[in-house]
Amino acid sequence: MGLALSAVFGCAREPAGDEAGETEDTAAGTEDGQTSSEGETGSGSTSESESSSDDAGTSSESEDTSSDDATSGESEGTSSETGTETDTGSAVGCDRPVFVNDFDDDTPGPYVDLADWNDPPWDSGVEEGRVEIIEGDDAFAGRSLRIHYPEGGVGPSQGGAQWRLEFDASYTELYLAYRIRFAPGFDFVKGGKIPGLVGGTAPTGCVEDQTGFSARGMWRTDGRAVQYMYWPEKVENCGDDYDYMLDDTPVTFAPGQWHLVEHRLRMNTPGVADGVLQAWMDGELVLDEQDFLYRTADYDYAVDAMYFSTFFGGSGADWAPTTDETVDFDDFVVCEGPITH
Ligand SMILES: [Ca+2]
Ligand SMILES: [Ca+2]
Repeated sequence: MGLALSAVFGCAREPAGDEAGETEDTAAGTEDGQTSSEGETGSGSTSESESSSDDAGTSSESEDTSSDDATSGESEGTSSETGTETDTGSAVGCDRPVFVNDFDDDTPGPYVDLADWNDPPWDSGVEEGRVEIIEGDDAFAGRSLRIHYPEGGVGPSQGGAQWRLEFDASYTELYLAYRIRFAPGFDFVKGGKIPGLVGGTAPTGCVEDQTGFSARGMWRTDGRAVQYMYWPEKVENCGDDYDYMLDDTPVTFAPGQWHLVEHRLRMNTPGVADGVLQAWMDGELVLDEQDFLYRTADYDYAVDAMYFSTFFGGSGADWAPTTDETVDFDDFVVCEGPITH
């Protein structure tokens, strides 16, 4: 539905205005280690549940006060994506795009074009060589993004990658879609993070924080797909799982196969549980919550950013990849309307 992506690239990049106001994340290298230990030992109450101790990523550090990272130059630098027309065979489209990235203008090899993501103030994984552009048969179309997770590497400091895409405004309702393919033979172990939308203080990392939300995805054991939520009334210290289900059956990622995921968040009336949290996998509705509470009565934050966040963990060696693994991504679309359905 909607327009082909190639038709919307022209307005996809605008300088971020940084009105979001949430705490700025610091160097990603600090995101994992310290909070992973908190995740293991700080949750205390629910020691038997892996989901209670699994979040190694955090955005709670806020000493980086250089809030206006949105330099004007970087967005112009990405204008070459305008006119890219290699998104063939896709079922994605967007009438009101906020952001798109199909990687087709990128050079195969180590990824260098983080500026495409509104020039994030920090990242992890790029300089470490864990982010790569691939092409040819490996790519979905044109070129795609490949993330590396070295054997034994838990959390975003040891594997995967993280950065934040700050939007140029705060959105009451927003959709996010992307393609994802786990490598053939991928061993999911206990789980890992995949990107999602965030707002307010964007809590992660097993924190108690009633002034924001984060809505990443996760893979769990055997590739089970879930929405992984931090929200003001979360039950688990380290975030709540909302299982993707289709016909009463858990939805899973199949290694070696491209999947198309889409998230929809619509903010609740502050203090009223009337928010929407939905997800689609390969065009099928797999999560449909109509009474979600993203914000309490005293707050009016909304959807401020996308958190590109992917790593094994959790924390602890039992989350570690059993061999060198990769996950491929393509066709990121953030839109004010539906994208894949
Ligand atoms: Ca592509
Ligand atoms: Ca690019």
